[in-house]
Amino acid sequence: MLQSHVVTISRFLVDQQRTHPEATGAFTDLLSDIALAAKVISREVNQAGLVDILGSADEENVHGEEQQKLDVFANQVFIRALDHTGHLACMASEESEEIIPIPEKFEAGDYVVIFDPLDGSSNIDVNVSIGTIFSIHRKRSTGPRGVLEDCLQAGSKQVAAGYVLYGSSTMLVYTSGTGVHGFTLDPSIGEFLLSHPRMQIPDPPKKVYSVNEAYYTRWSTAQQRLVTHMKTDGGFGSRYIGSFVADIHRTLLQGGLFMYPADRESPKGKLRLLYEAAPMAMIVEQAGGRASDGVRNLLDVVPESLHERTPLYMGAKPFVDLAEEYLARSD
Ligand code: AHM
Ligand code: MG
Repeated sequence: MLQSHVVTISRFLVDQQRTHPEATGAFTDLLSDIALAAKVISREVNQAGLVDILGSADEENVHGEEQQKLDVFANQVFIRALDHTGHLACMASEESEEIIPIPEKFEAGDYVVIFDPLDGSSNIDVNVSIGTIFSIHRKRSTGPRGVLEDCLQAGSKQVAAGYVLYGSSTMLVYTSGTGVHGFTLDPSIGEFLLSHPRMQIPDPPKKVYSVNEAYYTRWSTAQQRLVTHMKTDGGFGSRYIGSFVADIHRTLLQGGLFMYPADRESPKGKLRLLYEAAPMAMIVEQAGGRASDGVRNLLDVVPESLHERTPLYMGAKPFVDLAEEYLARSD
């Protein structure tokens, strides 16, 4: 039986909107459309394993193609859910080289959505959780439609950010600058229900570091010393899923330090500033944590290009501070 205190995401968004009398409803609409896209992607991700069984006999071929298709599918779902709403000036996606303009046949609006439609998609094959990440900015340029500079804004200018985790259940977690709120999809009624109001990284946080340690020999001496310290005198444990959304979700719920450092072969690390680092940095900060590129606060970094990468350290404050201290030592 439905309990009286159940709060759907739509209800939650409308309640939030009421606390901003000046709001036009555009932002509420935008998040509702993102939640709809998330449900469609969730349905496909859950069926991804089955498609191979029911699909063609050429398993190897179909396998590769299906995985590729799911990335492209998720990208299209996002674009189609948002392009006609009249709320967006333009979009940018990890899957697209250039910014995605709003087709002339649709009205343009004041917001910019930047997204990674399916992060960690190489994990689909092995049934490991994957995710969608999104970031919302306000348009800065003065022309009628969005341009590149509208996307190249520092993370501190985001008006909202969130992710969807396709895990043992599907969750949508977002912030619009007043705390972090998590919703779990109840597939039987097709609704995201408020399950994690006001998420905060626990204090004291769990002492866990999360990094791909196979790259140890490529790291700087400072990075090597940091990890060696954490697992010896520091008393840290280690967890690494290798799927960014899932690793950050665990870090939010339990505490810890997630790292994707620069290394000899990837001088700026692997993860992208606009699609992955900045939105997660806003969420982590709103949950009481910190996010750094090793030197600077990640939210202060102004992107120079759409697909630029950044080293990143995020999670519980004292652990990010510790990482910065180690990285600042030159001896
Ligand atoms: P993708 O954008 O190509 O999907 O790659 C991003 C993923 C992240 O989810 C994860 O944190 C990282 O790659 C793992 O990289 P690695 O295998 O080098 O540890
Ligand atoms: Mg990605």
